[in-house]
Amino acid sequence: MFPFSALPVLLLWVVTASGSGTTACEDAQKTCSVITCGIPVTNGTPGRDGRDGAKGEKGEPGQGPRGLQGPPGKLGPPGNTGVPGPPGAKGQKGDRGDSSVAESKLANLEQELRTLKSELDHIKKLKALCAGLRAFVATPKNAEENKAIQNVANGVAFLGITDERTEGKFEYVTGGRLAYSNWKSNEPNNHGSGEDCVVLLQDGLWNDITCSSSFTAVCEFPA
Ligand code: FUC
Ligand code: CA
Repeated sequence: MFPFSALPVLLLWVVTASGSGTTACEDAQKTCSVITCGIPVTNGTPGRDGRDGAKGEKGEPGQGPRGLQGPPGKLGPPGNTGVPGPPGAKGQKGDRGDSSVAESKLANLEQELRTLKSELDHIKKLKALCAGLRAFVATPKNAEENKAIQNVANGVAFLGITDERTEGKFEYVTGGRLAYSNWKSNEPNNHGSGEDCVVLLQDGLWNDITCSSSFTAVCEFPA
């Protein structure tokens, strides 16, 4: 370091020192270089350390024994989304469209309506039959009346009882809930496409039956 950092100090010295030997130097300039002029000098104090040099190259691996394996590193970030899978298997055939389901439901309802209309027609005819006589279709209100009707009918006969308004809820055709009943076992069973009228069987027991059946009608006259 010394030869470079000492140079500015050395030159300064040369200039200020030249005052004492000006004449000698001026003369000398004609034949000599500047360096050869001036008086002898001693070395100055060393300058400050220079800046650090550039980083050296990486050294060779050491010769010592290999260390133990370190602990596993931290969990890495999630991977990219995979490619879409292949299409699934073909599904089963769906139900019929809404309109065809609605159409078949409508057809069923229309059929039911026709049956009910026909049944109601028969009940009305039955009522009209007795009404023509200023009477009502017989409705036994107790065992005694039931027996009396049984005797008059002398066979199967319609009673003035129906569940035409509400299925399973039998009532008098003239209105009102049943006060008495004498159903055969397992009756009423609304058999087949429906049974909304009631007949008194030969043994005095009752069976619900379709109103379109043809039987004797017993009329009872108000007292
Ligand atoms: C029974 C009765 C029905 C019908 C049928 C033939 O099922 O309940 O009303 O008479 O027999
Ligand atoms: Ca029945």
